[in-house]
Amino acid sequence: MAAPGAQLRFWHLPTDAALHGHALDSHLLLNLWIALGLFALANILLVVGVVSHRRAHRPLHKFTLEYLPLIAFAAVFLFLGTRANSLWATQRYTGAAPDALQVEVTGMQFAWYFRYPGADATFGRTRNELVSAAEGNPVGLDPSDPRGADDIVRSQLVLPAGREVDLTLRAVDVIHGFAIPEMRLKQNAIPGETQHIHFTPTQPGDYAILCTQVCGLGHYRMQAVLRVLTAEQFDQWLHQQEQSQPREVQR
Ligand SMILES: [Cu+2]
Repeated sequence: MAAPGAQLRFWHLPTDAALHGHALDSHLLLNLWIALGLFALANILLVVGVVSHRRAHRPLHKFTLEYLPLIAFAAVFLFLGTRANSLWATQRYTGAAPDALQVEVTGMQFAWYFRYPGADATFGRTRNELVSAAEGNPVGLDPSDPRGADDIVRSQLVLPAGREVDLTLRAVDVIHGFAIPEMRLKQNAIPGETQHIHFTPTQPGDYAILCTQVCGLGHYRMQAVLRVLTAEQFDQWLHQQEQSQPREVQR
């Protein structure tokens, strides 16, 4: 198995650019090694069975032949499933650090929008009936809520490297699948619900944000870009956004 932090490139996985990525990649690799071992074992047993059946006078006991492998497989699958679940729960169900950067992600047919809470660190209220990308309000910000006045809405997700990010996912029409392969993230955005997912990008660069649910005819073009900057670059970027028109969606 590769050393911690190393890229498992030989499996042709996308670049691992998130802090939790290595643990998930290692678990995937462990799954593959176990599957390979079981495949080899099954073939060896098959050959041994064929040969020994010809020679043996005493057939194998039912427990050895049926229940023992069943118990062993059940134990292996239980271990792999539990471990995978606990790895995923770390990003999904355990809360983000209190100082994590808050960003809201809104999925709609067929675009992603990203909202930063602005200087007051609080998101303003949104209403679905106000959603109108044509009128410059793609996430449906309610103008009667003063907390939303400084909210920054963009069609590109910009994040700093090395800082935890708490994403709040929502959808305004149908279920969309928020996925960034390099960040080892995939989570559905569901209308009427908010889903939290948190992670820490580690490598500056541009990464594709995809939709992994077939959400309509334009599904294929529902993409956005995640731009990971250094902490200094991000502070600069955020400052610039706060200075510009808050409601204007820049591409
Ligand atoms: Cu979609």
